[in-house]
Formats: sequence, C-alpha cells, structure tokens
Amino acid sequence: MITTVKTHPYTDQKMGTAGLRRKSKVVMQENYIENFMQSIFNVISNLQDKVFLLGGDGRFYNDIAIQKIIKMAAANGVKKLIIGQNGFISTPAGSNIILQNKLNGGFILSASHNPGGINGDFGIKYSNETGGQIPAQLSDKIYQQTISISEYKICLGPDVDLSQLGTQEYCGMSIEVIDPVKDYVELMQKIFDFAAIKKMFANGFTMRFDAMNAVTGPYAVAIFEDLLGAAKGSVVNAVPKPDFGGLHPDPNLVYAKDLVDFMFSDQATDFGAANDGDGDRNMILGKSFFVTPNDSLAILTDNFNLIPYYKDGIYGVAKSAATSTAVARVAKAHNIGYYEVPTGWKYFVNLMDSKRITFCGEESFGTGSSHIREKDGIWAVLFWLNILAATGKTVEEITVEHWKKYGRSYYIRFDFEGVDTAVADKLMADLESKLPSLSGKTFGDFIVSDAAPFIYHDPVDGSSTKNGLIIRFTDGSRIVYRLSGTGSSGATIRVYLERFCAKDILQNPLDMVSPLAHIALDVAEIPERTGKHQADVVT
Ligand code: VG1
Ligand code: CO
Repeated sequence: MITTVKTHPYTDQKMGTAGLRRKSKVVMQENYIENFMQSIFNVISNLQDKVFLLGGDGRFYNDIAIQKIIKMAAANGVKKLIIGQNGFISTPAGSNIILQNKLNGGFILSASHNPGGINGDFGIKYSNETGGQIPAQLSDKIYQQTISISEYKICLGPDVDLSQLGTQEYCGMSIEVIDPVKDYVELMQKIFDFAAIKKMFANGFTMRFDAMNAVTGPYAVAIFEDLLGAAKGSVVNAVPKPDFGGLHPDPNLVYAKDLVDFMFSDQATDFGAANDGDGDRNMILGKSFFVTPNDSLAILTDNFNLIPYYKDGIYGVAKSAATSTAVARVAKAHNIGYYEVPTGWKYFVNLMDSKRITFCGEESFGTGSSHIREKDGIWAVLFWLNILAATGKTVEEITVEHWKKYGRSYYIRFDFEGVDTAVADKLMADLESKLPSLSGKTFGDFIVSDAAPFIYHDPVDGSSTKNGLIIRFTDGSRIVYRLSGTGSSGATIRVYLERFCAKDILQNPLDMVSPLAHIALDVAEIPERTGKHQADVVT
C-alpha cells in the first residue's frame, strides 16, 4: 500500500508569521501539499514514536488536504494521528489537546483570518510539543527540504471516514477521531467563573457573538448558549462553511462590519464579540463602543485577580513590538515582568514555558495566556464576560476607568496592501538606512527620541530576530513599520501609529494619530513609492 512518488520542488514554501499560507489555487497544484508535508516529516526523527494532532478550520480544501496528510503520515511511519471530528479543530483547542495529551505536535489547516474558498487562501500551521508553532530556525530547516525535495511517501489506501468518533488502524498507523469541542470547553470551565457569568445572563444580560461562518461556531454555541445560558441565537454565523459564506473572517472594524453596525445600533446587545477563521483572534465591543486589542490586553492584565485561574498571581506579560505600550504601564503598576517580542505568537512560547509571562497579546486582535500556547479568541471573550459579571460594570465603563487610571494610547494601524514585493522591500531597506539620521529631528510638535530596527534577543534560546522598524518620539508616541508575513500575494506594508495621552482620553483615535500618520507616510515615502495616498485598511 505504501509507495514512493517522484516530485519536483516548489520554491515558494517558506513559512511566514504563522505557518505556510498561499492562494488555494497554488496549494491545489500537483504535489504541493505532499512536498511540504514530506519536507516536515524529513526533519522529524523517530516518527514511529510520534503522535500528532490534525485538524483545520473547515475551509475549502481542508477535507482533501487532511486525507493527503493522513496517507503521508501513515506512509512515513507515524505512530498515531489524533484528528478532530469531520476534520475540524480550532487553533486554541488544538494547542490544548497537544499539551493535555503530551503530543509531539500538530498540524492545523488554516489560513486564519484570510478569506477561504477556491479564490481565497489555504494554509498549514505546524506546532511542536510545546503546543505552539515551531521556531523560525526549524522552519528554515524545513524550507531547505522543500527546495531540494525529489520524492515523497504516501499510502494508497481509501479515504478515511472522519465522521465517527473512535480509534481505527490505517495503513499501519493508529487514528483516533475526537470531539474537537469537549476538552476545550472543560478547560474554559477550569479558568473562568461560569456560575457568575451564568447568573449575569439569567439576570437579562445580552450578547452577540459573530463566529463569521468559521470554526468557532460550535465552540461558541456550546459555551455561551448551552452552558452559560445566553439566549438562543446569540451566536450568529455559527455554522462553519468552506468559503465562510463569503465573509472575510477577520474580526476587526472593517471585516466584521455587520457586528459593528449592530453594536452601534439601537438594537445593540450589552456585549459583542467576534473570532477569526481558526478561532485565535477576538474583537470586543460594548454598546456603541469598541475596545482596541491593545487596550483589551492591558485591561485583562490589570484585572487578572477577578479570574479564578489567575487569582494566585501572574508571572508577567508580553506584547509584540507593534502593539501599543498600554500594557507596559499595567505591568509597571503591578510590578510584574514585561517583554516585547517580534510579531507572531511563536515568540511568546519560550517566555510562557520559562514562566516569565502568563499573559500576552498583539495589536492584531490576538490575546491569550499560558493556559495554551496559541492566542485564544473565546478565552478573551470569556475573560471579558467574567470581568463584567464580577464588577457589574459595562464594557465602556471598564475601559474609560482604565484610561483614567493609566492614560490612553491612541492607536491605529494602516495597511497598504498588494504592493509590489520589490518596491516594499526597497522601501523598508531605504527607510532603515535613513533611521539614524532621524534622531533628534523635529516634526511639528513631535521630536524623534530614537529610531532603529526592532531586534529581539530571546532570553531562553539566545536567538536574535529583526522585525520591523520603530521611530520613537519624546512624548511616548511611536511609529512602527513592518511587512506582513501572512499574505498570499504581493506585499502588505503595515504602519502602526501610537500616541500617548495621560489626561486627554476621550478624543477620536484617528484625529489623534493623524499628525503621526503624515510623518509616517512622508518619512517612508509611501505615496511616492507605492502610488497609494491612503491605506487600504485602517483598523
Ligand atoms: C499577522 C498579525 C500577527 C499575527 C499573525 C498570525 O501577521 O500581524 O500579529 O500573529 O497575523 O495571526 P503579519 O505578519 O501579517 O503582520 V493568525 O490569526 O493569521 O494566525
Ligand atoms: Co487566526
């Protein structure tokens, strides 16, 4: 049944910020998945002892890729695969299963917040035994394999039925199909005060959760409606669809527009939230009120003692460099550790494993803790519900009180999408060489205190990573530039703008950062070089 197939390398299988992410049609090319998976299996030793998790967010091609991976894992002598029923598992639930069962790693088939369907994107996230995605050094090794691969192994057996729970033998490998929701729900019950949240719903509290036709629907219905007693129908777009029903499952003000419009309407519920395609991102809304992910991380950290699981204290907190410094002020006030890492959740893993941090987050709607090693959308929603239940306050009250106590970091991200890769690379290189000359320079009211690339030294494994360019100003404002590592075509230039105000906390964020936006575009010559005078996405 096991055969070796000759193949030719693809040159574009380098993993980005979170795994391999490409257009569906690229991934559908002959042997594309096979080459990539064989390259991974080639760098893992003793496969006969290894047990991996497999599942995905249900997007187009999930079903086909899963069958290929099963057949290849069997042919490569993997001991066992644990697979989510019908091929489904969210990224956070997958991380939990790897950790709880001490697995050797796992594959989540997802392009996360990128659209799905034949004209959308497909992707594979590869995690190791930490429950988090592999470090860059290992993905470089795998990339070397992908550019020299000449054959792969596959079992010629029939497709495996993934609809029934239970264990079966397949081509000499063991397969266990599991309920993807159950363990995750149990974990959430250990962390949060479900009784208090349930009582809040019983007293008439209302919410809307938008699962965006992606993987979190079944998790959200089980938790919010069935266990916590939110009204039936509180979870909308709850059934995962291969093309996400045409939605772009990115929970932000632009792509989760229906939810945002609803929360800013007369019908608004007390609380609103959305998750992304694979369930690791979250957006938090109150009645006519939006909480930025930056503020959310700061607020959750500040309120750790309201959550049963963290009552005894937290180690510290980390954020990506591009994320606002709001949480830094909270870390200082609580006298806990504080770290800044490159963009990408994998950089938090060592800090969690070495007990340096408990919480972490990114401006890109990712928040999480060391309960797993991925960001966790539903966890963040439950954390907010738990705070609301414990305090009896609204989302807006909690947030405004936070600003009063700590000041406010106004924050906006500009994305310039679909830029020619060579143009984007040159823009970043030229900007980098210009940075030293900016120090001390004055732009209107803003004086540059320091301008340099962001370089991270991992305190655990000693590795160094350069990610993005930062201009800091004397008043605490910052401009960060990065190229996205999750796109599937062309380059996306991200410009992150942050302005701190200690007292003036109720202004419009876009107005507040607008002087910085002008500086950012001018200094990097974005309009001249890209032809774009405006960002494609403003979040
Ligand atoms: C983006 C975000 C980053 C996040 C990554 C993966 O990466 O900026 O913060 O960790 O997506 O998230 P980039 O390189 O495009 O800026 V997910 O939910 O797509 O796994
Ligand atoms: Co995601």
